[in-house]
Amino acid sequence: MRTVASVPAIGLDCLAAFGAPPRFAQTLHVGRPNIGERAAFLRRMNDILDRRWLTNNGYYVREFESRIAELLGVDHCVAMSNATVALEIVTRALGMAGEVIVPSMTFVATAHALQWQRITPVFCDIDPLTHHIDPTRIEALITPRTTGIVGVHLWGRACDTKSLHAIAEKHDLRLVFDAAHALGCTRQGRMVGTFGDAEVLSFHATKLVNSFEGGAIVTSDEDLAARVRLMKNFGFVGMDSVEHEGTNGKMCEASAAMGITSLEAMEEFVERNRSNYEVYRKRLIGLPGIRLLEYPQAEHNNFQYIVIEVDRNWAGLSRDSLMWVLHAENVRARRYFYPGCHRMEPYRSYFPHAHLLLGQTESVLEEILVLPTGSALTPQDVNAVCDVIETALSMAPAVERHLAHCVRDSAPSEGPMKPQANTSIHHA
Ligand code: T4K
Repeated sequence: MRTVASVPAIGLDCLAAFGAPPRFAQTLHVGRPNIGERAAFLRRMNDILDRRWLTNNGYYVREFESRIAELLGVDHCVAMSNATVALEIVTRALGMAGEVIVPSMTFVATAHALQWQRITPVFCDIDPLTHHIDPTRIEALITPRTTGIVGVHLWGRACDTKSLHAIAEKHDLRLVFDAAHALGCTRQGRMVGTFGDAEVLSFHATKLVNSFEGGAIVTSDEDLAARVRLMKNFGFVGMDSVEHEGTNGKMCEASAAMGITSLEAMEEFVERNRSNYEVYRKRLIGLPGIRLLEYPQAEHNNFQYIVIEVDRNWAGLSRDSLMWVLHAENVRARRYFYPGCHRMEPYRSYFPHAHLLLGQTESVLEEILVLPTGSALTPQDVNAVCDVIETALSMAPAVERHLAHCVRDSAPSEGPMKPQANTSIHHA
């Protein structure tokens, strides 16, 4: 195990948390958008204006859909305004009702998409190594009201699709995957997008490929694809004929133009993510108390998230203290998806004891920290982020001592946490 002994003996005041100037003049974000070829995007935007066709199944939406379907090897891609609406539509189109089993370790949209339709999300614990729903815990949660499972391919790593397929088949449940993080990734060589009854992609600004806002349902089930197409367009079949219940989930042409432009640069984005990930790996591997979530080498990965766990006992520093130190340096590390859906409203009130069955989820959420990557970062930036982590760890006891009085629970979105007045620095 590598130690941090090689770091020169320096005082706490080399860190911005304790008075030094921040290492980065401009904030490094998790989820800074990747931008494709600007000229190509602007050409498409001009063309959209010339055509005067701005939304409603336009030329660029259809092109985007067919490019995504081809990339994934599915028969149908139905583009939508965002992944949350896509999840709502697909679970409804599949007839999910009553209870649906879902991990709590996900962005709250996964649970909200169910709850919005008065389907009860039943939270399942995770495998602490992968952060994915633990298939061995699913069957104990199945009741006569259970109609489906929503698996989440968190961090771009596909979850255990084989076990989930087997459970769904055995209990006659519908199976959907939230693939918001996993465009271009594989499981046992098979492309994400091809599993379950359907999968849902996100093209939100923070995703590998973005369409500003956007999402899609991908499936090879022709009837399902036809149904969701109707549902995302108010149920309209012709000009005056509504044949289905529906809503407005349409993607507009400007989003599709951005999506296509972004998709054209996808390999470049993945390559940048991969090289950033390699630098993180080299620098962080073996640091005491730091575990970097690895990407399986045999699969295609998009390396979109750099996820570490901070074991306070080994690191000598808590996750929140490390986050505090990074924020002060203008590195906006995020503790996704703290505190877990089950501890957010309305679920916290509905299921006040849910945490009793979510031990692994709870402990991962106490240790997790997501670090910036993407095309806005260079490997030099990554090295500088790792310098901060290494420095903080090398002085862990002193950092912890001095941060003891900080406001620990400030939400990251409220800005870097500030030490209270009595957090004065005396050299360690
Ligand atoms: N399922 C899963 C597993 C998901 O992760 C998500 C979304 C969904 C479903 C639902 O997909 P959509 O309905 O959104 O298509 C962000 C995103 O808003 C959310 O889309 C994403 N997951 C989640 C993981 O991250 P926040 O609350 O962290 O967003 P925000 O605004 O703080 O953005 C993150 C960082 O990116 C910020 O520090 C600033 C930077 N940023 C953001 C935007 C929007 C930019 O630099 N430029 C920008 O334009 O949720």
